[in-house]
This record gives sequence, C-alpha cells and structure tokens, in this order.
Amino acid sequence: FKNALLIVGLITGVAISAFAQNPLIMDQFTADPSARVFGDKVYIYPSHDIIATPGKGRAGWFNMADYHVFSSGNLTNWTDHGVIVNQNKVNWADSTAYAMWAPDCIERNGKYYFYFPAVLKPGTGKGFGIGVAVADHPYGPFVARTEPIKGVSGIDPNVFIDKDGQAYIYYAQGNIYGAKLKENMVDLASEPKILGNLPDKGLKEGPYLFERKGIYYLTYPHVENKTERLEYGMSNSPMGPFKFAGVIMKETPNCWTNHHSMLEFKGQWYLFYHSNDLSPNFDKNRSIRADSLFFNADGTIREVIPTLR
Ligand code: FUB
Repeated sequence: FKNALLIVGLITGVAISAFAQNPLIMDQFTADPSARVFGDKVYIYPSHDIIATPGKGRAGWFNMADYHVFSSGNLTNWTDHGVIVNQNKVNWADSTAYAMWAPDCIERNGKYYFYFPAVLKPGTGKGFGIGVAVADHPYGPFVARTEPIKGVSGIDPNVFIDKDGQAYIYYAQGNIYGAKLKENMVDLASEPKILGNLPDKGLKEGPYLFERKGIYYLTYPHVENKTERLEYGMSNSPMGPFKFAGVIMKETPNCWTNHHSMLEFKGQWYLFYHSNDLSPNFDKNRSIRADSLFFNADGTIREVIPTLR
C-alpha cells in the first residue's frame, strides 16, 4: 500500500504517505512539534496543551504549564520522558500565564539547549521572552537559566547550527526575525533582523529553518484566512533573503494553527506538525502528527497530504 501511494505521489508530484500512527501521542494534548535526531532516536519537544480550570489558565485559549519530551527509535512507539521544564521553576516567567508556547532543542558540544517562550513576570518586562534550559542528555534533566535571552522579545524559538559552526536563532514577533548566537548558545552575536522577502502579512509564528544540499529552507505557517498553511522560501544564506518556493501543507480544516519541523531519519525525511484530532471541537487542544516528506530534484518540497492512522 505504501509503495502504491509512493508511485501515485511520484506521478502526480504530490507526496502522499502512509504513516504508522497519527496522531503520535494519544494520552495527552501535544502541539508545535520540534523534532530532532539525537543519537539513534528521534526526540520531539512539543508544547503541552491543557484544559483551563477555574483559577488556572484562560478558558477558550491556549494553556500550557510545562513541557514533556518524547523519544522513539521507530517513529511508532514513543517514550514520554516526563516534564522537563515547568513554568513554576522558571524564575523570570509569569507562572499565572500558562503560556509555555512552542519550544525547540539543539545539541552543541555534548550539551542540549532547550529554548522556550514564556510570558515575563510583571516587573521584569512585557510580553514574551525566550529562555534556555540546559542538560547533558536530550531527555534532561534540564536546568533553566535564570534570565531570558537578552535582546529577544517574541515567541516560537527555532535554532540552527550551520556547517561552519555559526548558530542562529529564529523567532516570531509580528514578523519572523533571525539573529546570530554566540558559541555559548545563550547570547546574541548580532542584532535581530526581520528576514527579508517573505510575505508582508500573516506571518505570526512558527519559523523553522533547515539546510539540505547547500539550500537553506525557511519554513513557516502563513495565515490568510482562518487557518494556517505551511509554506517555505529558499536561499543560499541562513539569514536570507528567501525566495518563496511553495506550499508544504495546505490549511487543515478546523484547526487554526499549524506548527512544524522537519528532519531526516534513517534515510527518509519527515514533516512533524499538528492538528486537533483528539479535540475536534476545540482547536486549542492539539495533537502532533508526522508524515513522510519528499524533495524534487531541484530541491523544492513536494506538498504533504496529511494522513490519520
Ligand atoms: O502553541 C501556542 C502557539 O500556537 C504556538 O506558539 C504557535 O506556533 C501556535 O501553534
């Protein structure tokens, strides 16, 4: 069946894939999957949606108090390593905000750096800051640094290390920003700048940058109507400018947000994203999914048709 789909996909130019099991996590709500290969496993660092209760969170909105990490060696059986960062343990974060939004994690020199947005405590600033927690293993234990990254205000951090060792942080604040990071992975090495040549409206969140065969791909959710569409641009530089290159995934009905990451594991590329499969009537309680991803010979990405189960 998988082979038949692959042949249809090759003929039509659309990536139709059968994935072992979507959604990936069935016992809790998960969103914004930042997936990484560390060693022989895939680790997913998602947001953790919960349902607001009186005095805890905001009814009808996104509510997240902590982060879990999940790992798998076969993309079918996932181990939940439990809570790695909790809003109560981050001294600069407002622990009444329940706004631990989309995170990311990256490895450098044997240390694992977990980047997360959180609302600043009253008196320490306004809006979202981006914090870093550090661990010796991809599953923790992570220790949150006592200050957010200086000079960054925004959400949805994504971190990339280029082949020359230069690290970059991308995030959203009404637009998509990028900046160089110092080798310590926690201080900026350049002023954040708005990445050039992207759509001037509807880019609010969720940038994800990766490199393949010398091409830098900036991928992002773009909202024009009610729900987000995953699009991308290509460049020969990690700071752009990026040339719009197409749609990775069309709007998924019923879920306002989509948020994604991509990786290659055991010779196959995958797109990780989310919808609201376990909460069809409330799209702030989401569930992460994955599907195979294919490239054309010129480096462009084939559209991914979402699959369930
Ligand atoms: O999960 C909360 C926010 O919704 C994320 O930060 C966005 O990317 C969107 O998925």
